[in-house]
Amino acid sequence: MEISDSLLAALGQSRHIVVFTGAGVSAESGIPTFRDALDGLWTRYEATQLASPEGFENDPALVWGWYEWRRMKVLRTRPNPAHHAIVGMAGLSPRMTLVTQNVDDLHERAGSPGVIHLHGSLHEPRCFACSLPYAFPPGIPDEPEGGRRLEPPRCGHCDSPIRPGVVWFGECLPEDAWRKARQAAQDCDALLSVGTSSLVWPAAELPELAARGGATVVQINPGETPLDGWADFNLRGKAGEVLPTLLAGMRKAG
Ligand code: BV8
Ligand code: ZN
Repeated sequence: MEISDSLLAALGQSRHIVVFTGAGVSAESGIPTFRDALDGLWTRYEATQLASPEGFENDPALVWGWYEWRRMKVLRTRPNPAHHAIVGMAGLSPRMTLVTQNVDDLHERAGSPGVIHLHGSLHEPRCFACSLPYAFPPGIPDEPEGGRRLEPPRCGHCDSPIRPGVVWFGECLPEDAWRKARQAAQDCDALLSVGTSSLVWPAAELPELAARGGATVVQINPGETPLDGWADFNLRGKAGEVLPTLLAGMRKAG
C-alpha cells in the first residue's frame, strides 16, 4: 500500500495525534470482532441482546459463558503488528492519545501507556448488584464445557452474580474516559480511526469531533463504514499491514 506524502506530512506536523480503535485492531490477534463473536451457541442472538443488562439478567450463564470464552481467547493470544505499530508511532509524535472501544488488554500488553477504554474491560469483573470488584482465579479459563454456558461466580459480599466489567448497550460510558476522549478529539491535529465499524454511539462521534476541530481524519479498515464519505484519507486494508507501513513512512519522512 502506497502512503501519500500529504498524509505523511500531516502526521509529521501533528503535535497531538488521537488513535481511536475498534475490534478490527485485534482481529489479526485472532480475536473475533463483535459480530463475529456470535458463533456456536450464540449464533441465534443479536450482540446487543447479549451485551446488555437485560441479556445478563435474563440468562446469566449464557452471557457469562460468552464473556469467559472471549476472555480466554484474549489470554491465549498476544498483540499483533497493529498494536506494536501504534506504540512505535507514539514514539515519533509529540503527543498521542489512544482511545479504544475494545475490552481486551492487547494495547497495554504491546506497551501503550494510558489507554482510554470507552467500553470497559474483560479483566475488571464486578458484582452486578453492589459493584464490588471481583478477582479472577489465576490462569486461563478452560474452553467452557457444554457449548459455553457458565454460571457466573457470586459476590463475596452480597451473593449476587458477578458481571463482566464492560459497558453494555443502554449503559453510560465511564464519565472520566468519555470526557478525556472528547477533549483529545477536539484538541488533536490528526485522528486515526482504526478497525471500527463506526456504528456504536457515542464513541462513533469522536472522528466527527476531531474533523470539526480541524483535524485530519484517517480511516484504516478493509471494509466500508459511515466514515468513508468524509474521512480525509481512507486506507483500505488490514490494521496489521497498513499501520506498520504508515510507521515506516513516518520514520523515513523523519
Ligand atoms: C449509551 C462492550 C447513553 C461490550 C460495546 C440508535 C442510534 C444511535 C445510538 C443508539 C441507538 N439505539 C441505541 C443507541 C445507543 C447504543 C448504540 O450505539 N447502539 C448501536 C447498536 C446503534 N449505545 C449505547 O447503548 C451506549 N451507551 O448510549 O449510553 C444512554 C444511557 C442510558 C440510557 C440511554 C442511553 C453504550 C455502547 C457500548 C456497547 N458496548 N462493547 C462488549 O464488548 O461485549 S460496543 C461493541 O460493539 C464493541 O465495543 C465494538 O466497538 C462495537 C462494534 O462491534 P464490531 O463491529 O465488531 O466492532 P467494530 O465496531 O470495532 O467493527 C469491526 C470493524 O473492524 C469492522 O469495520 C471491520 O471491517 C473491521 N476489521 C475487520 N478486520 C480488520 C478490521 N479493521 C482493520 N484490520 C483488520 N484486520
Ligand atoms: Zn455484591
